[in-house]
Amino acid sequence: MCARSVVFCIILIISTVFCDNCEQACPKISSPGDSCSSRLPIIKDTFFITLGNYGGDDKCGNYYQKIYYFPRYLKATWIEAKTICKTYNLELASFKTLEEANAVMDMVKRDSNLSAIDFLWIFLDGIALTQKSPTDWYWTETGEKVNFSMPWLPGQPDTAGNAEYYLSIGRFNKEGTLGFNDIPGRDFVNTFLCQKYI
Ligand SMILES: [Ca+2]
Repeated sequence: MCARSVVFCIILIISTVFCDNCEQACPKISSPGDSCSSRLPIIKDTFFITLGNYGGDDKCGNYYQKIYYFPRYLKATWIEAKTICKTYNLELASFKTLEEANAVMDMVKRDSNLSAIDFLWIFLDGIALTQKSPTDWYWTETGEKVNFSMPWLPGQPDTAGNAEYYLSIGRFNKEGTLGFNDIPGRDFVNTFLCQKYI
């Protein structure tokens, strides 16, 4: 795997290390009433805004449901966003189908917090593995290739500045159409979308 992409491996290593630290500090399975189970949901509700829920079938016909969150105030680089989602036992959002992608973009359109933002970009979990294949996109949480026709904005992905290998949904201005865009993720801070299965 490392031969395929140094960047991808670095991301996995960082995520793994962070996740281990998180789970040591606050295990996923905790007793009712202990400090972790009582504290984290309150902090999460303060930190995040709930975007909405989605339920649908994956490509194999298996039904799944998710809930999506975005941070109330914070912007972050892609790697920071990934680790922040992990902190709250969430993951950076990914889409199993085009239907899910369109449903989430409809939620973004309807959300009053996000609709007020010009030049809106929301980090997702997807990255392009190599600079030579900017049209090959993968979800880093599962390692699976994005397996639907991606609803790119016109002219995207454009690998602008030879530095755009992180997936986002958004638009260039308030009047613009929502869609996918490749954007920089190391020095460029954005809002981001976390998810959990329910
Ligand atoms: Ca772009």
